[in-house]
Amino acid sequence: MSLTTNANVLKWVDEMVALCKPDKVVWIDGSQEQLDELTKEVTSLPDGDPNKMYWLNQEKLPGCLYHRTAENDVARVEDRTFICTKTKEGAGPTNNWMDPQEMYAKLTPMYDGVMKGQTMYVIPYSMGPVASSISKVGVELTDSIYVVLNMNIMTRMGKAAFDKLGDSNDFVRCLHSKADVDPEKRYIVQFPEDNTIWSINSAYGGNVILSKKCFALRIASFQGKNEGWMAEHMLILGVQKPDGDTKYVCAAFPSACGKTNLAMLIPPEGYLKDGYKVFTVGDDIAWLKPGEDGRLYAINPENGFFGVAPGTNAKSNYNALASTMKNAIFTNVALNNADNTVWWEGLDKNPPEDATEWTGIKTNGKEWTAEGKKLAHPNSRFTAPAANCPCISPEFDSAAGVPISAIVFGGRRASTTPLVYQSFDWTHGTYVGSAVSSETTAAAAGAVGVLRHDPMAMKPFIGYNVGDYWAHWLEMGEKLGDKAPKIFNVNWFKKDEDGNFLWPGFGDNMRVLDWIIKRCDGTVDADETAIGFLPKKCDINVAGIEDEVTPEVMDKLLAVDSDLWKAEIAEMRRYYNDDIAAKGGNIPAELYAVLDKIEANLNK
Ligand code: GTP
Ligand code: SPV
Ligand code: MN
Repeated sequence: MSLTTNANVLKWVDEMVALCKPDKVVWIDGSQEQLDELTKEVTSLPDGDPNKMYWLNQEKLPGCLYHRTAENDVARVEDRTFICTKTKEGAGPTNNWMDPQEMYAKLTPMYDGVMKGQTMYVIPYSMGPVASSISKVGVELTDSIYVVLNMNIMTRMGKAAFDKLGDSNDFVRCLHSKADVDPEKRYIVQFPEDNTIWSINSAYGGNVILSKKCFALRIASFQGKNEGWMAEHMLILGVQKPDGDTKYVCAAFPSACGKTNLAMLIPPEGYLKDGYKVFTVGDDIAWLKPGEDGRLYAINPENGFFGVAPGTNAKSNYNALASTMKNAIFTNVALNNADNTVWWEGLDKNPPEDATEWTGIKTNGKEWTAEGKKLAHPNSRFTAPAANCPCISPEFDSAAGVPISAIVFGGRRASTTPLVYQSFDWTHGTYVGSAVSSETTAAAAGAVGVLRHDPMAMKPFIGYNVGDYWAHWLEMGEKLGDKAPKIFNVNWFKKDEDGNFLWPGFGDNMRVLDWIIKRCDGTVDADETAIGFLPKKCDINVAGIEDEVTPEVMDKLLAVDSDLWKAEIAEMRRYYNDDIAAKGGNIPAELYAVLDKIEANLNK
């Protein structure tokens, strides 16, 4: 039974059913009964079925499920991800492009009859609180119960989304089939001009939870440019100060570079004693729109966290771990067979003796077989309801969103980039965002630890031409005027000569947030340098970590090495010229002007 009378939805679903030819179509209403039924079905599949999900220990992890994906299907696949706009310039130099008609023609035969003998699930969902005017509706068609159960955690899923949509045609059409999970035929394709996403031959995370990177970033960034708002790869957090005032901050770091951790941080002892509190609004994606008062407001379009498991423990991120203790889904972590619970590198120092590796092989106390000798895949993930998070913001469901005081960029940089600096103004801040580069991680297929440009942490997610995207940033700044958030850059990953991190990170990042917020409040001074405003050494509070962060360490953390920065600027000029402008990216003149100015500053 269809859950809507929306003619646009019904027509499109009919067409996709005619194409995919499922035996059965099930409309997902979001009810617990239906979810229970699907869970029963997917956990009853025979062992060895690639679609099977497993119940975990229901006393220790109530409502929690476990799933393994194919070994060739464990991360986003950027080389198989396309932006199909009418012109190649529309997609720009940071995206793979193919003509939409050509791509439809290529993929249509692959979807033809792909769901024979299977069920198609029709998933209506709202990105953002149903009542928010910033929110948008999507509908995902999929042959995967794993996707349905993930979408239930990650979005506001069910009939309410259709009620929000009414008769409108403004919904994103998402089609997913796991097909044969054949990596050679895997395609993750966005058609921004058609509000359409087609994904095939994957069953993993960002490739199939189409609400997330495909819609909420690639399609939404394109919508935002046309409609006057922004979709960004940003966490959103609130810092409540002892006087009760809460300041909201957004931060964009590339995949697996610390967004979830920062969003849920527990402040150091001294801050807790003084009455500081941190609240999580979002850990991965922010939709930002000017409010009636002229300030920039943010909502988290998601309803849960699809977080990196390895490294998550009670000390590094207590709140994330607590979020996974009920009604969560674990993907590609290891199993502790002794009590049917989960384990990953960095959870604790005691890997279970009797474990199942993420690949499904039982160790039986023998040597592990998985590549890199890891029990859990480095990009293994938990899917956890936001409502489970002990520090979830009281504003999480706010229709208006939260007003943003600061935007923070960052990445993994072993050298050059100081712990924190503030841009001179919004235009310079946009330049700083365009200059984000970071060592690659396991979140995407390919080599790990290679420095690459990742502008605004959005390189894999900008749904149109990066030059136009930067121009849109500048336009937004102009519109916001003196109410625009201040823009900063941070680096938690600077290393000493021996390759050790100089900064303790995690909860101690509060000390940097503190400086950022004081800069927004205008209550702390800064040193003007060639690259931006840097903290005076005494203004980063190190009470309690003086042994680790000595004045000498702080000098290193805040150093602006002129030679390294001259090389950085030269590389940026090469990047702008060769990688962007020469390949069809129209770089705003204002950004070149910033480049010239910083270069001149360094040569002074
Ligand atoms: P996506 O979900 O892929 O977008 O990633 P994310 O940006 O949310 O990254 P996450 O917070 O999950 O962190 C990924 C990895 O970075 C984990 O292994 C953390 O241990 C590590 N990490 C996070 N914060 C810090 C920090 O402050 N210092 C150091 N050294 N490592 C950190
Ligand atoms: C990321 O890679 O930035 C993620 C995980 O947040 S995924 O949803 O797979 O994109
Ligand atoms: Mn992400």
